[in-house]
Amino acid sequence: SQALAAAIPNNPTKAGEYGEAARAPQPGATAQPASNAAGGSTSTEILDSPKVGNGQPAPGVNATIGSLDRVRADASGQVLTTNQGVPIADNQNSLKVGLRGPTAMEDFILREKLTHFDHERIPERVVHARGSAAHGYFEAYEALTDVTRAAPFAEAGKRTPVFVRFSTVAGERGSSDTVRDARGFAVKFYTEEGNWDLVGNNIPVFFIQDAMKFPDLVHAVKPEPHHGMPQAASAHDTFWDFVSLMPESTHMLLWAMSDRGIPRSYRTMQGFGVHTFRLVNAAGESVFCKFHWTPLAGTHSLVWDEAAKISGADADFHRRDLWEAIEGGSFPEYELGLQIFTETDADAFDFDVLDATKLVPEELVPLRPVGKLVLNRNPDNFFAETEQVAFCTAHIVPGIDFSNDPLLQGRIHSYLDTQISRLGGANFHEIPINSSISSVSNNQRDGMHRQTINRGRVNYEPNSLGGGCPFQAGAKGFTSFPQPIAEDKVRGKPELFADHYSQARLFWESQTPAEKQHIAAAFRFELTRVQTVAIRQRVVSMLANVNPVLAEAVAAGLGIEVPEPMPLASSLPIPEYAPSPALSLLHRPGETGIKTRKVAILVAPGVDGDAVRAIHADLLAEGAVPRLVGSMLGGVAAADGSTLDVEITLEAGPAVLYDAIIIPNGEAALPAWLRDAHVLDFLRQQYRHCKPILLLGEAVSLLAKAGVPEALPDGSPDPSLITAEAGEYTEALAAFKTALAGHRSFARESDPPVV
Ligand code: HDD
Repeated sequence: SQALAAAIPNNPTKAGEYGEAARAPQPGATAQPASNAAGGSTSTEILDSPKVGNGQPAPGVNATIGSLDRVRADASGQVLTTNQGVPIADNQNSLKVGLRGPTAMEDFILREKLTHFDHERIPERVVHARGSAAHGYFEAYEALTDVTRAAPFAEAGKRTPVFVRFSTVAGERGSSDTVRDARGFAVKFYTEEGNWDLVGNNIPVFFIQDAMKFPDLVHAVKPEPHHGMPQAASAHDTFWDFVSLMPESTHMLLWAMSDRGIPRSYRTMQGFGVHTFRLVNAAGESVFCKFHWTPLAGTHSLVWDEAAKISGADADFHRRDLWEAIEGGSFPEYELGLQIFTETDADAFDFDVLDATKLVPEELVPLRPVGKLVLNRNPDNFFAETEQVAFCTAHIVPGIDFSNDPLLQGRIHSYLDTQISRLGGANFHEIPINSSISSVSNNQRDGMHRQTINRGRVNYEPNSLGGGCPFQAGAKGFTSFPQPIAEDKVRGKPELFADHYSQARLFWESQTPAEKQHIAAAFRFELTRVQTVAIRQRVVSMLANVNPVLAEAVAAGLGIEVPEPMPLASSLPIPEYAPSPALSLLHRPGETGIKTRKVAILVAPGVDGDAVRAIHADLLAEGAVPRLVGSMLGGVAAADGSTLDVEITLEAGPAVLYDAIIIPNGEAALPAWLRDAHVLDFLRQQYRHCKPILLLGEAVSLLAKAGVPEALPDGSPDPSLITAEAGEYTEALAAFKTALAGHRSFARESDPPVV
């Protein structure tokens, strides 16, 4: 603003870079605000900092964004400049000696531009390279001060800003979203006592028990080193070779081969902290804790054939889904549930809570709902925020502590370490998305890209010249839980870690028949891609320890006999579990009904315009996302003479991108549809992927042409395949919406598929 610019004599053009006038420098002051954004300022400066708050944005306001305002830039109305702020007159032509002559070495504008461009890329994450993120907040339902002094749980209704990044694990940065893989679910809480990162996955267990094996696991799953294939896929020899020699991976393999490995959306998957953590209260008392995020939209997945086709139709399927939901105001929400248990409880369990290949069944320790996560704002800049965010399991705050889980212990080192090469040095905490909203004061200094201008001559402690500052926080500061340990220093594992199959069996037995079938089919697919017969056999011999039906189904798919079960590593009694319904995806249909579900409404010349408009409006009113899909873009003349605008074509928006399809009545439209393979494929795929279908009037005749059966394989009526007379669709539309809210009808499936 001009008034603001006039008020700042020393650097008027800088004002344009500040998000809010209030945060711009005051007249006569230095243009750089006294922010602690980059860390290391003194305590008096901190009081002036725009980043200081009680961690509680006003309702509807996202404090994470507020803290980033200092660095958010907007070029509207600004002149083009070099990085030194020199206005650029000509951004089209390099400086040449004569119009047809060589470029002059002195062209600092060209050289700066090319140099910056040449260095635009940073190394991608060694795992979880492909991800998408959003800002939001965590709101506590109640004070949890009985068990933890951690700031986000201090009082009911308290909001803590968060930044959450979801990711695939194995694929490179540009790989597809819908590959079979675990998904990362990493949450950075910006608390007033520092940043707490809960770096979890959508699967509550892990492949390995000890961080010592992590590089081996990742080498095995990444593209094979001699030819760099396959991308973002575990379906190859080196992965299955490794895991089949590591029977501790069996439990996680079952999860990864289940539909959890192909979520419908980041909004419809759970998240888990995986390890046992500690909570510590103000009195220094500690309990163990497992963290669970549960999406309010329910847990929903893709089916494999669909996931594979989406990779071609829209490789950004999950990124787009998250972005569009937030832009559209349907903020993804997840409830945080804690499983809290004491060390004495843990000693009585028949598994070891330090073993990351084991979960704590909810029947044993129920979930205590403690708050919700709301993602309400997309990042402004993918690189600055999503790419540069650095999650570290070492980032914990007073009230949270580690357990001795040997996988977690290794992670505490690895994350901080990896950021140093990925983000170019030890000052990555100064990158705005990583910087704490609480004050940062210490005697760490210098290093590559240091932003903070630490004042004064004192950079050591103890000191008298700086009045002893910054001083130790004492009891207010982070104190490690003083767990008594008196043991020999050894390399080894506790005996209970050697039970590799009981919980894999628990998982299998907790699945519905359709989910079991999907798991067996996924093993079959992956192992079919494996070329070494001995590896296939070894995997089946592991599965023989889980369940004979599973081993038999996979072996039959591979054309082999079920081999002898792999010898057990444990001689302890085998724990037995009752099935746990919570482990089935179908256990959580969700509370959001048809909101954000994408529905294709087919249109063609001669279609029933009234029905299309009415159904479109009805779905929209309930928060669904209806789209008019046609053969070509442009207007379509409906039977009543009105014009309907095609939003996307069958070619650009194929079936796999929609949750359901509606084909309205249209006597005149029908001949074109019957001739159009796009339409018939659309219908077939919607059927095959178990999605709701609503056909009105003559459209029903498309079923026979597409080869889609009207009844389920057992002859009973298909509740997700709904037909109605033209003009009398009210009941049918209601049934369609019920089916849409229910997501899929697996009763349609057969192996091989009939359509
Ligand atoms: Fe990890 C990234 C989750 C085991 C080492 N991990 C990373 C991310 C997530 C997880 C979500 C992406 C964070 C982001 O979005 O930037 N990792 C897990 C979970 C594990 C796990 C849930 C098991 C319970 N990880 C694990 C082990 C090690 C690592 C055992 C090493 C000893 N993980 C890393 C890493 C990464 C990483 C190499 C790569 C990029 C990064 O850290 O920032 O340090």
